[in-house]
Amino acid sequence: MTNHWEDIKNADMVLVMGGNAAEAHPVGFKWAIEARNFNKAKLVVVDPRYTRSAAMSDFYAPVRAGSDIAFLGGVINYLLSNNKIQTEYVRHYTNAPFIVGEAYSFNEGIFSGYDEAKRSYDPSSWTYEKGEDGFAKVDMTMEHPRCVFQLLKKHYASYTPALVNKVCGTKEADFLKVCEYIAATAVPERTMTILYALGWTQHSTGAEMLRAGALMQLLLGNIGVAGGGMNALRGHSNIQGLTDLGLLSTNLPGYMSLARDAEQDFAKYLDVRSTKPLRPNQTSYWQNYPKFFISQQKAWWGDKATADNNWVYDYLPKYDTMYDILRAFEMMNQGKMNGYICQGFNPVASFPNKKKIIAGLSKLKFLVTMDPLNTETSEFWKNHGDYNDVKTAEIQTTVFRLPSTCFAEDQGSITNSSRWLQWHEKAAPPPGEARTDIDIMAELFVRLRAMYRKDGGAFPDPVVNLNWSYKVPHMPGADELAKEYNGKALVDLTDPKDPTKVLVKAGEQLSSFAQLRDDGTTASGCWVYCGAWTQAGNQMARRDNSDPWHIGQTPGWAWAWPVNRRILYNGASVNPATGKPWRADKPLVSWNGKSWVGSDVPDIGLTADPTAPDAVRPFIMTGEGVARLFAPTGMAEGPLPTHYEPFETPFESNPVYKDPRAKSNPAARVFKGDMEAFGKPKDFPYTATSYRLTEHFHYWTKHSKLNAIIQPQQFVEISEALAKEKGIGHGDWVKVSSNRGYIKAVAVVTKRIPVLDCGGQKVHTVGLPNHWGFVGQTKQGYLVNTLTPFVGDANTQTPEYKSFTVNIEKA
Ligand SMILES: Nc1nc2c(c(=O)[nH]1)N[C@H]1C(S)=C(S)[C@@H](COP(=O)(O)OP(=O)(O)OC[C@H]3O[C@@H](n4cnc5c(=O)[nH]c(N)nc54)[C@H](O)[C@@H]3O)O[C@H]1N2
Ligand SMILES: Nc1nc2c(c(=O)[nH]1)N[C@H]1C(S)=C(S)[C@@H](COP(=O)(O)OP(=O)(O)OC[C@H]3O[C@@H](n4cnc5c(=O)[nH]c(N)nc54)[C@H](O)[C@@H]3O)O[C@H]1N2
Ligand SMILES: [Mo]
Repeated sequence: MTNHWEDIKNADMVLVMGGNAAEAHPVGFKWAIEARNFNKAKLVVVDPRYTRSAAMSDFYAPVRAGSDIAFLGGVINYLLSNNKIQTEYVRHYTNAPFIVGEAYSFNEGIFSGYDEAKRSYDPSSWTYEKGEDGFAKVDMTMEHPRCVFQLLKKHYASYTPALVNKVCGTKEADFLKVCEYIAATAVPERTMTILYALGWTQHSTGAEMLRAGALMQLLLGNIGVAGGGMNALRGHSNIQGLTDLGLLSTNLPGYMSLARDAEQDFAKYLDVRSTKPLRPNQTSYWQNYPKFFISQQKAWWGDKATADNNWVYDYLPKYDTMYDILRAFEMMNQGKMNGYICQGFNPVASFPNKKKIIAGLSKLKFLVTMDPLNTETSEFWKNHGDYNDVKTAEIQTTVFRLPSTCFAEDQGSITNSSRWLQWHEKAAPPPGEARTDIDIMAELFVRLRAMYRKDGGAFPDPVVNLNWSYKVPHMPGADELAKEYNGKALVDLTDPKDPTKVLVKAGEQLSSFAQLRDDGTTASGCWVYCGAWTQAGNQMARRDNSDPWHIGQTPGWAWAWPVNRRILYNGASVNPATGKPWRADKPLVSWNGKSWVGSDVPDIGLTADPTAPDAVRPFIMTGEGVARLFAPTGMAEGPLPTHYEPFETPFESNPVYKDPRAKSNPAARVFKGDMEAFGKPKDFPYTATSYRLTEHFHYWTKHSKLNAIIQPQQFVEISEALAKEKGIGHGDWVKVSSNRGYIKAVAVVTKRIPVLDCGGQKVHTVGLPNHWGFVGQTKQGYLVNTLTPFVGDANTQTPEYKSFTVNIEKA
């Protein structure tokens, strides 16, 4: 979230699109209700289904699964053509005035730089034109034909209400009504928040859907303000912590990145990541990358990391490609991966194309599961009849099951969607032989290190030299780990301006990442978490809920990264002409002529004058200093969100663009053989989407009798019209099939699934709640992921669970 849960109550308009907060985030959703009840906010829901969120809304509009970029592109076109934007915000806080180079082009769905054979882009033509001063050129009138503002207008001009109807199936009148609700927040006094989750991320164009939402919010001046923002409602309780700590194959903690194979040169590795400012005076905070990286190496390898050995840069692996989960299973299938450790992960249930997942696991030498429960994954080798028809005798995989604990049986911190690190205590001892995840990992490490010490091996150094100075090596405390990721001074840190003045004594905890240094004198395991456990103690355990500004900013509750900032980009909440808040009733920060004051920690220096020429702008992680409407780098499929069809679609072609290469995301990775595994509309004519129910949490609560009683078995939701067409009655057994397999389930015939009229083509949606399987207390059944396709978002590789095609018939 750019903002935080409680801040939702400040919104004048809540758009729930690409998520179903009432169902999947029922506790947090209370803030949307508070906005409605106490702030007279409007609540608008756009979803292929009439959801529990929709039931609470002022207005609901249906949309075809996978078509949100067309919808949002339509809103963007509406805002631009009706001048419903916050112009001064756009001018000063976004890259709208930046001029893009002449080589950039876009034609019928394909951007310049496309290589069809490699299914990828060379983004070099998407860059800004540079001036003689080396900075990007801007036209503050935003009239230059190649400035981002004009390119944006051109890009979305074809996204008319008629086109939205044709692509999304939303009636023009409904679409225009949503536009009006949204456009009402273009004034500085009104803000909109967007609450989204998987309805946007789980598509082959997921990351661009989010960008389209963010782009719309920026045009409206709704980013960096109270009651605004792009708010990703995260999934598992600590999934925000997972990404913060870099637990993805190509990441390091704090959103740093591992080196590629080609980056053997340490200086170059640092240089490329130390992004220089693209405009005068801008912060471009990644310029501090060496401080973060070297402090991390000191935390991990202590005295072994020295300037002479490039801070043991060579200890880190370099990557040739991203080893995301889809790739891991592809490699198992190809026999290129021998072992797999599943810690709190049940891929047989949760990953797409179950048949391929099982085939992959069956080729492993060993599989380790670390889980408090028995799962479909730990039992993949067992025949469960039609639900899992494997030939056990042919599977050679050895499965090790390590029983672990649940969060309540351990102490530690959980980072929520608001970026708050909240400390919790242990409430109960683990049952039976279960051990905490930390203990299991530590014990594995200690034993592996002993083996490396004894036997050597190809490259034992990173393992045997790892800094492991915990009191009990096979049982590190959560507090010890937390202090380590915060970081400490390794020598007395003195003031660079006055070397006699000691700022932090050797051995003391640091209080902010601003104290990190690139000379090996500081250690910090995760720079964005620096400040969580300071010399003053555990900041995550703070429980002061006072709200001095009466807008839900509670700076004394827990600790938010970065630097306890509650709302990101809050510097954009002021009018750049005056430095005073756009809206006086909900002030975040304000410029008093000399410094910043207010309810939040400003993004920019305390004394940086926002009204000065070339003022420092609050989007400090970009070289531009402002937000990117147009992304010159970073996106696989192009600088502007563009409608592509899901890989499985009821349409024969892209209804927006003529180039056949642009039917589906031209830069999405498709493994060999998988293109053929996508279904064709003639065989699988219906759009399917999968989702959650409040009554279950994924695949764990099916082990609990109470949950099993309230939602005992797999069902499938279809419209009354489709039921009639197919002769299916409420409560009948149906068979739902895709090109990868089938499931059988009970039909729920409901008015809550609308039939869409996409410019004359009728589109039916089949709704698949996703919580059951063949292990647990619920009725034994099939896994929904028997049906889903093995393709992901082009940037993140998040699977396309939310839009694929199926057939349905009475079983
Ligand atoms: N009770 C409960 N709560 C949970 C979970 C759980 O299992 N049970 N899981 C947690 C996890 S891990 C996560 S990630 C979150 C997920 O939270 P959500 O993303 O809110 O949950 P979903 O139900 O998967 O999907 C949300 C909605 O997206 C809609 N949708 C599908 N396709 C599209 C589309 O193309 N466009 C639009 N606009 N909408 C679409 C679906 O109809 C559905 O209503 O929930 C968390 N909360
Ligand atoms: N079709 C379809 N598929 C989906 C989705 C969808 O919307 N549609 N959503 C996707 C999403 S967003 C997600 S997050 C995934 C979830 O997929 P998974 O993470 O694979 O599934 P879960 O059942 O949430 O959790 C896996 C295991 O974690 C264990 N666990 C709980 N606490 C702990 C702990 O403290 N330590 C350890 N070691 N284990 C623990 C649980 O017992 C459980 O067996 O599913 C994805 N799959
Ligand atoms: Mo999730």
